[in-house]
Amino acid sequence: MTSHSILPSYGLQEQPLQVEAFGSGLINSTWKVTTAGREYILQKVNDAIFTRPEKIAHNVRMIAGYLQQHHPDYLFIAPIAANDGAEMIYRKGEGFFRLFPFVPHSHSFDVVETPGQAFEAAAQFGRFTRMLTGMDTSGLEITLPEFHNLNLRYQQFREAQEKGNSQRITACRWMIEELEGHAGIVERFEQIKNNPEFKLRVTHHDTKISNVLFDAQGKGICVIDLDTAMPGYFISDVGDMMRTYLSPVSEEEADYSKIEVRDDFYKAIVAGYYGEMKDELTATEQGHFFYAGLFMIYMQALRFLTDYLNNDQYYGARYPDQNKVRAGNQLCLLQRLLEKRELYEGDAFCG
Ligand code: GN1
Ligand code: MG
Repeated sequence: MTSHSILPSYGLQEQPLQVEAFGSGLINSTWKVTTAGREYILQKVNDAIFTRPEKIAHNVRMIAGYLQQHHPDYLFIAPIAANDGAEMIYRKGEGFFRLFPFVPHSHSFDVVETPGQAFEAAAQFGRFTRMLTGMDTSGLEITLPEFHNLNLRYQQFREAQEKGNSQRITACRWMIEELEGHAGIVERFEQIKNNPEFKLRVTHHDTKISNVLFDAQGKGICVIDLDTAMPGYFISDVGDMMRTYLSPVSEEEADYSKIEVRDDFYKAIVAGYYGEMKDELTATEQGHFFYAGLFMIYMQALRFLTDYLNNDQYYGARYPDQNKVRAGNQLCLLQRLLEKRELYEGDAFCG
């Protein structure tokens, strides 16, 4: 097993040594490694997607340095150097490996269970960006170019309709049309990119709940997984929290009747993030919390459907129509959120 064979490169060979799969990401693989005395997190970075992992290492080093200097109390989990001093180990045909210390008594969740957890997570992502507002972001590498460029995702969706699997295109005609009907979300993003009221800040870009560490009392400790930390807009982070915390069921749920938008979770995300970022966000940005949810949910629906039309090249599929099911799920979530527009309209955070 590849995850085992890398461990001696970190000097880890004492027995007993236990390696178990950890978390549920679609792109990278993660394991928890337990030795007699210590625990670690081992991660394999997918080098088909992160083609320049050294850029991740550069960003992590830069962010770590800044935090150490300006916010030394923040718990930053830096990768453990291998025997030869490297932060990442490359194994041809497999990918890049990294090892992190496991923070004692910490835990993470795969699913948000309470508004309190949503609040804590949103506060942690907001805090992360806030602490780095003084950093010169021009030194950061772009680890995934155009990652959250909605316009590009829309173009890729259009392209897949021309070059993709024709049977799938025909079968998904209704979903394609529904998604095209929401293209106003893309136009709005184009305006945002041209609006100086929207600031580029250090943004995490992957704010699912499993990327937050909690302590034994259920308080957020810090955020993890900085692979996609790079300059971006706050709507990426707030939006992905809405996408993944609002509904009681995940993007994998095939029974769409279970998808709903929970008001108390919406409020918790806004309150948690705003509490940390209120002095940083411009008034225009503050009016775009609701849009943030639309933006990320719509982008993910496009990405899943694009991938389905392209024969699951990016996300893969454990059963034949998985990406179609995921796309339909996200489209349904988008509709559930849009139904809340009037309800949330009264608050200042509904753009
Ligand atoms: C991927 O691998 P994971 O689950 O952290 C994807 C995200 C998507 C997510 C959907 C690099 O993230 O953008 O939102 O799947 N990451 C990349 O589950 O494409
Ligand atoms: Mg990730």
